Amino acid sequence: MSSKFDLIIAGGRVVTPDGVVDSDIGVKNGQIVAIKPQLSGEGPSATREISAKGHWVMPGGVDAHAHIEQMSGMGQMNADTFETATRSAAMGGTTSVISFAAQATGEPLAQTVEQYAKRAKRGAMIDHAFHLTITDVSVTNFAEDLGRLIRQGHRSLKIFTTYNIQLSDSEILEVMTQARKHGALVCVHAENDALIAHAKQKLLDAGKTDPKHHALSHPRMAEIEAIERMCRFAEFLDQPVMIFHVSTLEGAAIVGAARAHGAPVWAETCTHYLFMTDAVLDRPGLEGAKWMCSPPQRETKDQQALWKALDEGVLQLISSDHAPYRYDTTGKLSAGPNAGFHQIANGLPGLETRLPILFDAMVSNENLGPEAFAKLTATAPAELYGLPRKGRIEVGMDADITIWDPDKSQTYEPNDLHDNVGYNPWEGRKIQGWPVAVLLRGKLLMRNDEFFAQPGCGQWINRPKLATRPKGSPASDSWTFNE
Ligand code: DUC
Ligand code: ZN
Ligand code: ZN
Repeated sequence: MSSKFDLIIAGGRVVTPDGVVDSDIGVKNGQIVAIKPQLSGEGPSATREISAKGHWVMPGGVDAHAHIEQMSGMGQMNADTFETATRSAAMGGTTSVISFAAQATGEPLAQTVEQYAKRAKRGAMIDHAFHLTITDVSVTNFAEDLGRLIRQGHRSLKIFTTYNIQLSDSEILEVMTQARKHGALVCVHAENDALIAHAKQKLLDAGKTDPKHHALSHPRMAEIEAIERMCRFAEFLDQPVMIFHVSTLEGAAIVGAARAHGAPVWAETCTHYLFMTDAVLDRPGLEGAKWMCSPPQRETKDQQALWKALDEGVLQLISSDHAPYRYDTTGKLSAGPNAGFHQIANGLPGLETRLPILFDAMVSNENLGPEAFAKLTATAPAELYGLPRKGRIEVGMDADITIWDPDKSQTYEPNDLHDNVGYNPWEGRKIQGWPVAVLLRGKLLMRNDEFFAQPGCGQWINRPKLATRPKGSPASDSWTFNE
């Protein structure tokens, strides 16, 4: 007689969308089939049992913004393959990731997606989906390909307003119109390109080329202007938009105001904006390059505003924006030891550290608490991006589960991550609370820092529908003539 469950996770403190319960979890065929105390006492036992006594049982992390095996805006391949990035993610408690299928100039979109899907299929060890990054709308069959790909389950697009791969305002409006027609969320890297170019040129003319000057080259006004414009475009077309990596208090306030008057706008921030300021860039030589990202880290007042915005629901999720480059000639130092900030690849690794850093702050140090932690790092991203069966501990959902030991502490070391980056930007930080078991569809990926998965065991996540839908306002409908 076969067991009722393949696995029981016994005796943990379980964070569900309906609250925290002390309970067992029964898993069968990769899904959660029961959440009840004392399951192991019920009839034929499970094939396997994992004790979670004294531990938090949380949904596996959903990281909705990570760059994996991808070319940067400056034409540089990042350091991680799907294998190394997803190994790193899993070691830090993340079980689903949305990375990018980034269109090269002139490349038909179908070809872009095919290439990235092939890479992910070969290496990914957690479940995954793609944002389609659109950089060239002039390719043949653009609208047809885009519509078909969206309907095939790629329900989010990514566009830039800067970075040498930006679309013009009219192209952005056209992409948003297509997204509305076929049902996709449009994610935006929102910084004003002209303001960045202006600031950058002034800095270069003055010989200010250090990593710390990178922060000045991305003035906060660049973010403010572009977020405001994208919120207005979203409102005008009634097209759902996700503002990526909000870094400023003004940016968060603009999103809040847009949402308050009904614009279909959602927004994320990232771990490094919550815990770092631009002081991280100010180090001897080029060392600060390890922390360079766009938008840059800001000020303490911004961190406070971002936490408040998360607490109030103005920002709905926290992503890593994992963008891995080694601190050597293959990455950050590819333009040599005297490179200016404008020649250094942007981005820092974050897939593995996002959850432990947030667990330490939110659960161990009681800032917003365990339910907010689960919501901001798993439930909300799964919901907003339409990942079915992900992000929550509930009967019928995939058994993607991370078990946290609140008593285990660890201090990050210079090179202790499982990606291919070679440095840890959080070196020296003490973390209270640590992931001790990570399950993907009921299978152990990691237990007590030992990794078990095989390349290719992660699955692509089809996204047939989104929670982030147009509101259907008649005024906006009149702009979509061919629906
Ligand atoms: N900024 C991004 O927008 N993406 C990747 C890296 C970075 O710093
Ligand atoms: Zn970006
Ligand atoms: Zn990014």
